[in-house]
This record gives sequence, C-alpha cells and structure tokens, in this order.
Amino acid sequence: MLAMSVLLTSIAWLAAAGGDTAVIRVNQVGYLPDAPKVAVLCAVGQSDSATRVFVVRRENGRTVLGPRRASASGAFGPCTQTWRLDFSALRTSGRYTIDVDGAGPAAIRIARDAYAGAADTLLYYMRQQRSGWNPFFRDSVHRLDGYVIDDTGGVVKFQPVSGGWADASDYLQYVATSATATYDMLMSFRDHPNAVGDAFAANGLPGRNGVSDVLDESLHGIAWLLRMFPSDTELYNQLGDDRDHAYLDLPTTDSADYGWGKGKQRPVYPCTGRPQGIFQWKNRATGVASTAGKYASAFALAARVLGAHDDSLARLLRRKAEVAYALGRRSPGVCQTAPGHAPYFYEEDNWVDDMELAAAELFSLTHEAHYRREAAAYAAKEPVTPWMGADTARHYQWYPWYNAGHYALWRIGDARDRTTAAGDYRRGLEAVVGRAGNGFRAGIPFIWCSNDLMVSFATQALLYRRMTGDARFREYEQAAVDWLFGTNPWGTSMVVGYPRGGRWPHDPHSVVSLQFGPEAITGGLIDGPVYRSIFSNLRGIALRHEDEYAPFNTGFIVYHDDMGDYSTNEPIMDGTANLIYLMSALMSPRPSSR
Ligand SMILES: [Ca+2]
Ligand SMILES: [Ca+2]
Repeated sequence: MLAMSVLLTSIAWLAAAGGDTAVIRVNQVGYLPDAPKVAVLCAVGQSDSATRVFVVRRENGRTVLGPRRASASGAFGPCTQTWRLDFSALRTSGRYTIDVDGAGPAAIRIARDAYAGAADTLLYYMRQQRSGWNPFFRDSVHRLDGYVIDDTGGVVKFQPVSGGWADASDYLQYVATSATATYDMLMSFRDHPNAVGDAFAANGLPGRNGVSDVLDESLHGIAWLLRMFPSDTELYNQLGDDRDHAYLDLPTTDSADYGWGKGKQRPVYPCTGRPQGIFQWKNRATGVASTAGKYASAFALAARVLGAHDDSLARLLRRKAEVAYALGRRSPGVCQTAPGHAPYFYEEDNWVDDMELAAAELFSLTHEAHYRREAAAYAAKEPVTPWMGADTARHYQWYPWYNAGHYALWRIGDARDRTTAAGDYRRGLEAVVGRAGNGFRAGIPFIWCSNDLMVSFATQALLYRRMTGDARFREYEQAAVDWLFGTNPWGTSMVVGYPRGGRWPHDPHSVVSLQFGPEAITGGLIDGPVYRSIFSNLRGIALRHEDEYAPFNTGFIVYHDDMGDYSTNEPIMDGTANLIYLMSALMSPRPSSR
C-alpha cells in the first residue's frame, strides 16, 4: 500500500504537470529510526521561497509530528525551489504519510529493518550478469573465451578465461571493475557476515549450500580473476571490446564477430604498460599497477576470508596476491581499458589508491611490516580521491570511486596512520559537502555513472563515521542513500525492481529486460542522471518513447527511464556491488571484528 500511494501521488502530479505545482520526494525503501529523516519538496514552474508547513500523520489520520516549518533550500535542477521536510524527531517505527500545503500526501515508513533484504536483492543482478555458466539462462554464455591478442590485434594463443560478470548491458568484461566488485563483496562478507542470507548455491541456482550468497558471488569473481592471471607473467585486463556493440543480442546468442566468426572467441587484452587500441583510438596506459593492485587486493582479502576453511585455495591466493603486487611495484602506472571503434574507454588515471589497498590487505594477511609502510607511503601520494569537490572528471578517471585503501590502512595502522586515514576521508567528504548546499544535499559531479559516485560518497561517509564516531556528515550520507531510493527530482529508485511496488526503472537499457521484462534484472543499479551536456553529446542515444519525466528534465541534469538512454538508464555491475557493501553496513551497523 505504501508504494501504491506513492505511485498515485506521482501520477496525480504528472497529470497536472505544466502548471505551477510541487511534489514530495521520499526514500521509498524507508528510514532507520535513529537516522536523519528528510523528505524533499520540489516545486516546478514557480519561484516562491515562502515558508512551507508540513505534517506527519499515522495511517489512521492522527497527527504525530507538526505542523512544522520547512525552510526553503534553493533551486536544484528542475526544481525552481526546494524545501527540506525534516522529520528526524519521529523515531517510532511505523507507516506514516507526510503532507505539506499544496503537495502530498506521500507515504513513508520508519523501521529498524528498513534495509533488510536489500543486499540479497542486489545479488540477483550479479547472478544474472554471470558469464560462463549463467544461472538465469541455465546455460553457458561466452564459453569460447578467448584469444590473447598482441598490440596489432593478432592472436597470440587461446586462453580459457570464461567466467566473471558482464560489465553492464554489453558483455565486455574488465578486471578493473570485476576485481573491485569482488573486493566490495568480500569486504561486505568480512564486515557484515550476517547481512546476506543463503538461498543460492555456488553456481547461482536456487538452493542453500551453507555459504553466504555474497561469499558465493565473491568466489565467482575470484575464479575469473585467477583465470585472467594464469601465470606470473600473464596479467590480463579485458575481455572483448566495443565490437560487442554491433548487436543487441542476449548473451546466450551473442553474435558479436571479432574476426573469428559470429559468436566465437573474444579478444583478451593483457596489461602491457603501453597505450592500447587496435583501431584508430588509443588509451593512455602507462604501467600495470592499477590493475595489478586490484588483483592483489581481491586475492589477499579472499585468502584471509577463506583462511583455514580452504587452505589450499587460500595459499594459492596469497601467492597470487604477492606476485600481482610485485608486478605493480615493478611497473607503476595505469593499465586502462582498450577502446575499439568508438573513442570511449575507462580512463583511469590513478594507481596509488590500488597499490595502497593491496599493500594494506597484504599486511593484514602476512603481517610483513614493509607492506604497512608501503601502504602509508601510497596513501600520502593521493590523500583525497580527486573527483571529490570537482565539477567533472573523465570516464572512470578516478577509480575505484572511493579509496577503500584508507579504511584498510586505518584497520591495520598505528595511531598516526589512523588519524591520517580519517583526516583524508574527512577532507574528501568536506569537498563534496561544499557543493551540496542544495535541497537534495547532492554534491557529486553528475558525470556518467553518477550513481556510483553517490554510493561511494555515502560509503566513505559511513566508514568515516565508523572510524571516528564523528557524525558531522550523517545528513549528507543519508541524503545520498535517500537519493538512490527516490529522494531525487524524478522520484524514482535507481535500482531495478526495488523496492517492490515502488517507482523504479521499468525500461532500462538492457536487452535482457527488453525480452524478459525488467524484473529479470532486478537488483541492478542504473547509471543515474547526467549533465544535460553529456546526454546531448554522446553518440547513438535516441529516446524510444515519450519522456514521462519531461517536467523534471528541464534542469542541468537529466534522467530518462528509456531503453534508448544508455547514459542514464543502464544497470552497472560494479556500482551494484559497491551498493551491496553500503546496504549490508546500513542493515547491521556494528561491523564484525574479524
Ligand atoms: Ca549460498
Ligand atoms: Ca585507481
């Protein structure tokens, strides 16, 4: 009923769109009793900044909070004026409605377990994205991967690397995003082992196997990373390239042709330390450390998590972690993804963050003192992830989106390391908050994959709060979570199929969704809104139907629930995995001491 009334409110508003009116935006998943609780009133087509008064009522109509003043919080995007409706004082679990003169009511829920099941739901998308044997299709996909290629695209040899996850709705696969996703999920299991249930087996089919489903999914990632790093001298980085984009096929019938026949082998790109791209475009690769560090971090944490449970695998992972880290030491610099026929690639420009995380995890695993010193030295080279506070950045330029290395260093460091790590996180958060004076408290740059930045900002704020007990960013952390679940100008959750019955993307850029319905990709976090200029300048974007969000796409950022918009409405694997950590942490705030 909650969701239904949200939907009806929105529909009623949309019918009136065009006139002067306002809408209330809320977190459709719900609010934690002790967390900040804010809904946002967004006015479109008028510019008054009058004080508004809101009231919160129980379902039986009894007023439990208010009338309270909501003060104007300025214009943002399509909202000519916003007001923050702060009902944090209400701490009793239950279902309520909030309304304000001229808008609402909107349904809200307060519950201690508001986020229960969220991480499990996100894992549906991860399983659906599996390459190799795929539990959604109950069939193998891309089983012939792949051919290792040289700088000119010539075949060096066949290498069995089937497995892992498709990166998004195309089927390219990258170690940068896959190793990061694997690390995020391992971290989720380490810190919050009970946040996810056990309803699926290792192969992703329904059925308990005595292992948390988030660990099952992490180990699916680890298995692929081991195939992509088969010997001490072969460090692979990418599987497939944008020749994939020639067809809109299901993964089971992918007819992409890389020159070896439709649906045959896909190219495997090694990290070479040199610029790559076999057609007209080249990346700006300078070394291997960005990828080597990510391999080492995931392997080291997996070795530690598995520990005595799987001694032989843990020993192999430890050795692989040490070798990958040594490769990164020997060849500092970035190993970027390779462009194909289009100029787009993941333009990662930092690698010290990756080596910092690797060194810190290797110290946790081995207790060899040099790793801790090296982690601290890397941390000093990039204290703040550079997109924080910036207005823009290149595609995946500063990746991973937040530096988990600082948290890893804080866990193992001495008092000075801990103070430094917390201070580095604080400065990054301050830089984002400095741009977040708007009604939605949004301070991230709206570049491609803005939702990834939103998730990472919230994650860094949560970790900072955990590290220091300092709650000064709590309102902004919660605003980022709320944004992802509906407190945004469009009033939509950014996760497909979640919450059930809520407003969420029904026409995502996905051929699986197109053929099987959007529920087939339940749990996928979409890219999220982008600057209008980005949407206008990307190649090949054309909306397929009338924009139901047109009244809200009048500002500096746009979002379209439209299959044709791959810039804002395409689910992303690595962002989904990042969100798994955040949701696990919000479900069980006290981290495990392991
Ligand atoms: Ca399981
Ligand atoms: Ca990096």
